[in-house]
Amino acid sequence: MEMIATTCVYCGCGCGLFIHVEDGRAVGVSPNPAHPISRGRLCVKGWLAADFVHHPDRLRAPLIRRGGRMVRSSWEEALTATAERLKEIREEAGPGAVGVLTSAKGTNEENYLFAKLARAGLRTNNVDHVARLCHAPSVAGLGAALGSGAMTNPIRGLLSSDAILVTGSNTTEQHPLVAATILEAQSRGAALIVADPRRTQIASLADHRLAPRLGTDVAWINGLLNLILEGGLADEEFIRERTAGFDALKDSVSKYTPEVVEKISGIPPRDLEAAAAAFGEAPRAAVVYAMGTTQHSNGTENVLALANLVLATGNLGREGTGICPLRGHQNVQGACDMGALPNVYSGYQKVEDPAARGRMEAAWGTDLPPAPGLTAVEMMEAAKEGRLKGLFISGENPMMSYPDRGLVGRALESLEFLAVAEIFPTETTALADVVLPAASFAEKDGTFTSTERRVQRVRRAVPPPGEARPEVEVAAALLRRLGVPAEYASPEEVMAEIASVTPSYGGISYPRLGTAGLSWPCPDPDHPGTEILHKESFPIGRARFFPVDLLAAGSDPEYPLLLTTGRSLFHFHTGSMTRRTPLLDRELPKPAVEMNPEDAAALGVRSGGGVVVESASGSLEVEARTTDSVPPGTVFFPFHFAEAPANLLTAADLDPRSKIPEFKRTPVRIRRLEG
Ligand SMILES: Nc1nc2c(c(=O)[nH]1)N[C@H]1C(S)=C(S)[C@@H](COP(=O)(O)OP(=O)(O)OC[C@H]3O[C@@H](n4cnc5c(=O)[nH]c(N)nc54)[C@H](O)[C@@H]3O)O[C@H]1N2
Ligand SMILES: Nc1nc2c(c(=O)[nH]1)N[C@H]1C(S)=C(S)[C@@H](COP(=O)(O)OP(=O)(O)OC[C@H]3O[C@@H](n4cnc5c(=O)[nH]c(N)nc54)[C@H](O)[C@@H]3O)O[C@H]1N2
Ligand code: SF4
Ligand SMILES: [Mo]
Repeated sequence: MEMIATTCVYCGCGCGLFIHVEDGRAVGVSPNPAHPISRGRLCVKGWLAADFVHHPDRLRAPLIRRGGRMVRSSWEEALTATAERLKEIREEAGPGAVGVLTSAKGTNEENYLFAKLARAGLRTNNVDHVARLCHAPSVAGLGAALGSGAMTNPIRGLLSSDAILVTGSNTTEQHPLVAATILEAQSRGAALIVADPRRTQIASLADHRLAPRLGTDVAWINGLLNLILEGGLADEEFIRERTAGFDALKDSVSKYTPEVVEKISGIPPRDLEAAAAAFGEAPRAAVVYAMGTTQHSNGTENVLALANLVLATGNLGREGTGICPLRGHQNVQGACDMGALPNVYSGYQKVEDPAARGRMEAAWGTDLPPAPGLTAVEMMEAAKEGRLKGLFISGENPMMSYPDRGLVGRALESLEFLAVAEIFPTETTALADVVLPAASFAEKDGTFTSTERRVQRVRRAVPPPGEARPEVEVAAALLRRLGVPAEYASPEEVMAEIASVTPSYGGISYPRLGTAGLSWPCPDPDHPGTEILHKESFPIGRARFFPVDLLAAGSDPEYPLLLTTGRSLFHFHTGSMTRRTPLLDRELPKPAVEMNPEDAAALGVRSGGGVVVESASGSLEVEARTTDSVPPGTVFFPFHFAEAPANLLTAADLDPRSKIPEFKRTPVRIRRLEG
């Protein structure tokens, strides 16, 4: 048996594991004891990460739509059809009529080449991916406040924190190895503050638990900061030496007295006061947050409120401090770093900056479009209206994961041409004109960048099934067909190109990555990498305070309950991989909407009985499950299940600054299903 060292394909923790190989088949997984994050541990998904690899449903050959049916084709035919159709559409309707969605499941090398395909091949900046639905507010908010949207401190650094505020993160289920580190810090004496409307496992373990009403975070974070300032717990030296705009901030948070905060968020004043003391008095405090913070139509304001908190308390640039947006997919950090975003090239170099554009034009040998392109959800709207006509998707399942499935279905059906590269048939490949079978993480070489900016190796353990191919080869073949030279002997050569055009990855090369990888910024080949950002200065010089407000939370009498959507430990997103992993699927085999027993009783609903959930966007039938982990008035439903797709209910209401949709607070009504 061989053991191939690689990186987990599921979440952003970035655990190191071995795939065990016998006779060309992946037969198991074990944790890598030498790995800096996982240190010999994995969560249940990590242990089972290779189980989907040989599933009989894997796509094995390219498919082309002929007379309404998908028929097997050669790679030559499928690639030529894809390149020709996208080129024709661009020539007829202009470069704004085509777009590319890349995959946070793909490698850095693949994301870089798909972004290059959009920009150099199709001459459009219409390129984006699911980071838009995830941490776009972190990129916008932390970018404006600190000059960088990434996690500032390493996961292990939390072990030296004296207080950790976890908000909008179901950490034990969604980032299990980060949660293990947080709980280890707590056992060493750190105060753990958790803010979540639901009583998650980590909330139940907190020293201070805050249970705000959905969508009211700006109010309680401002209130927390107000108490800290009033208590004389601000870091005046840090504010004076390293920040700008404090006076306006101080003024604006003074409105958020504990009584005002209670009225908006429902948090009792004594709970807020205890949390403010714990955070404010800690010599080293850190903030950890995820989708409960970002996935709101005011997501960027939530992030700015948290940035104000760490800046005013001087909790940046030192071990044990920091602001940590937990990135979700195992390579969503990398997909952003690679410029799979409509406004930046790799390394966040702005497409609008003539100097940056000039450098990329020289490197890629072609003219590039100067204006930012459409974001992910904007592409759906453009497709529905007929402005976007051709789309290439690598490894996303928007029919299940994007907001307002009704809109997405109409959008994808309106396209003149849709190509999808996938490892499994999905609700999205079902609408494609061309389906390209992709190699999975176990079948290709490359790198993933974890939530702590750690660039790590992914290694081929087994051959791809049938004719499936690594997408570095697919993207390069499409680039060549669009007239852009793209001869790469291996993903390693793609990384060499990435390093040459991306200052923060300038010193990254495969031989340097070893078992532990390297954290960016790593500007040159002798640089040891950077674990803590903003030690001496911010990329924008001084960090900036941005006052943000939330003085009322709306309600809708027609839809009196609030639905919040999210995830579970055992399934990953739209279930393509975990629902094909029998041991995981057995743990959570079917969908159920979680409601408080009080709400259930008032509606005459029993646990296990059927209900109809309706929102302004759509409705679905599903089983109810009663639990007091959700508060009265709130219901929770994961989006893993094709038989009851949660995004039938959500709307494409976007945060104006980051264009993230509201996934966490949808007004709904529920009635008992008769019979
Ligand atoms: N097992 C598993 N792990 C995963 C994933 C998966 O699908 N399955 N997905 C990965 C990805 S891409 C991501 S982005 C992460 C997501 O990781 P998380 O963000 O931790 O997961 P979610 O379930 O989306 O939501 C987090 C929490 O936010 C809370 N919340 C909702 N609204 C509010 C609010 O207004 N305020 C506050 N304070 N909290 C609120 C919810 O109750 C929920 O407990 O997980 C990653 N890890
Ligand atoms: N209601 C609601 N909706 C949400 C969210 C929410 O909290 N609530 N969260 C949002 C967030 S944070 C995210 S990140 C998105 C996730 O949305 P998606 O990324 O669209 O969801 P996944 O199911 O992870 O889809 C990834 C696909 O990639 C395929 N795949 C795996 N490996 C490879 C590979 O190597 N190559 C290729 N080509 N394909 C591969 C898998 O089979 C899978 O179908 O969902 C968003 N949608
Ligand atoms: S914590 Fe995340 S990266 Fe680690 S094994 Fe689990 S899913 Fe994989
Ligand atoms: Mo995500």
